[in-house]
Amino acid sequence: EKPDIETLRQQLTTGKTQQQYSAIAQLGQAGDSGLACLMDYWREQPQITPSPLLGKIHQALYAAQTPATENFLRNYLPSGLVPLKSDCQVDYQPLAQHLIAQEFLEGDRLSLQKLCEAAGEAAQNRKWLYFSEVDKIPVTDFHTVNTLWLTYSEGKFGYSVQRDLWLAQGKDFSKLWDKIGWRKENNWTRYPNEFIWDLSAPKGHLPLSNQLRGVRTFEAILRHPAWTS
Ligand code: UYC
Repeated sequence: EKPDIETLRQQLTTGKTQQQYSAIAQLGQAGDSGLACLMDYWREQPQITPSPLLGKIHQALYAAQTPATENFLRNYLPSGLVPLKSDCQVDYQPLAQHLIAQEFLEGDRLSLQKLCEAAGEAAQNRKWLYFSEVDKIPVTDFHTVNTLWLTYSEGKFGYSVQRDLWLAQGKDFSKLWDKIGWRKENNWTRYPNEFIWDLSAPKGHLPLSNQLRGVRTFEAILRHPAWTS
């Protein structure tokens, strides 16, 4: 039996975080009255700043594709929820689009591509990041990419999430691989089919960093000043 809209509204306004996410998902599937409830909740916010909760509502309204939600998104989110700041003229709009649409595989590929762009011409042409180029990526740009991942993943994905897990494992990469599902029983997870491209993945599973050329690039990402400033 489905809970009614009023119950879900209550759950959204007073529930714990996981219950709020669940209420948003159900309201998004509950037709026009459920969507209206999500749009009311949005309008009642004293201020709009990027958060996984508002990101989840943004995704639900985006997925609904009704005239009312499309109109709402045009009026209230003409330039999205996350400010797409860059200190090196990188356009993060296509990345934002994929993550809003919950297209995590495409978003993942684009994240690596955008980091290469931000790191300069050599990385952009090579199409992968050399470890010594990571510190060329501005703090602002790392913040933008990371905030996009956090906002559109219930706070589950992002470099800062991977960093917290890495610190919690005493900076032991071997333990981290198992924790974030990049290795299982001593076997590397194979790209792309063995990775999990939705929110059923373990915390910190995305975005990926190819380890083919060693751990140094990923380590440089986790040690970037972005996560301590
Ligand atoms: N791949 O195995 N990876 C690729 C991962 C490794 C390999 C891309 C992650 C191990 C090859 C991404 C893991 C390994 C290619 C990732 C992983 C390996 C490739 C696309 C778990 C062999 C094809 C972006 C640690 C033992 C290269 C990119 C090509 C691609 C990510 C092999 C995002 C997290 C050590 C052969 N792997 N990668 O950078 O040219 O190419 O198509 O990490």
